[in-house]
Amino acid sequence: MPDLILALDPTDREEALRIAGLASPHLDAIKIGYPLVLGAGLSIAREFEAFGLPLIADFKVADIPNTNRLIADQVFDAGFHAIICQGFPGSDSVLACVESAHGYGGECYVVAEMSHPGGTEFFSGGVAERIARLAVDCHADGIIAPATRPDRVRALREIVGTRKILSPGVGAQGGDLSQIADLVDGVIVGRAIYGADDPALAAQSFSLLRR
Ligand code: OMP
Repeated sequence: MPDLILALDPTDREEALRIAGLASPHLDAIKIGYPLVLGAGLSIAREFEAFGLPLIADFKVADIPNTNRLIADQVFDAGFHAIICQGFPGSDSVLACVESAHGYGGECYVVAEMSHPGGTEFFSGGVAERIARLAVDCHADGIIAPATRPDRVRALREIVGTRKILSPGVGAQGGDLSQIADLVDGVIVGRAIYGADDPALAAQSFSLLRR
């Protein structure tokens, strides 16, 4: 059964913490990124400690190795447990994130292929496969692959083996949990939970549907 990861993208601190409080009993991890951190500040990471869940930093880090390392160190110093980076800047840039993550006892995930319609414009023609291979070679903990394209997740699984696949796109982007649950280690769900009238009920429903 894959983990259920809430993509908590509201930009308001109180709203985000309220939703996290409601949904957290049904979750395995929470992912936050630019929307909430730019809205509420990086220090909000510490406020999630109350929920006792791993906190993933989705900054899709994509810079030169030195800058990647500086960003990743800030992320882990702030209290995150994992970081998401892009693979296209190359193996040295990814390695900087992986080394920082592992130095802090955390994890690093590399975006192999994105879930939105435009995600196939550049992550195509073997690019996603190359990035997935790069993630393995750099000892990343796993990849991000699209729940909106289960066939692509299957293809990328062939490359990453037992490394983890976290998969966004379920719900608001049209991905179907039942089509992806057996293929991945974690499903990332945002609006379908935090935008629901009853986020606790929505999270519980997704949690039960994973089986
Ligand atoms: P919803 O579309 O609202 O469920 O949110 C999906 C979450 O996953 C958002 O936080 C996105 O930024 C993130 N995401 C994708 O949707 N597609 C990707 O290819 C990669 C990510 C990600 O890295 O988490």
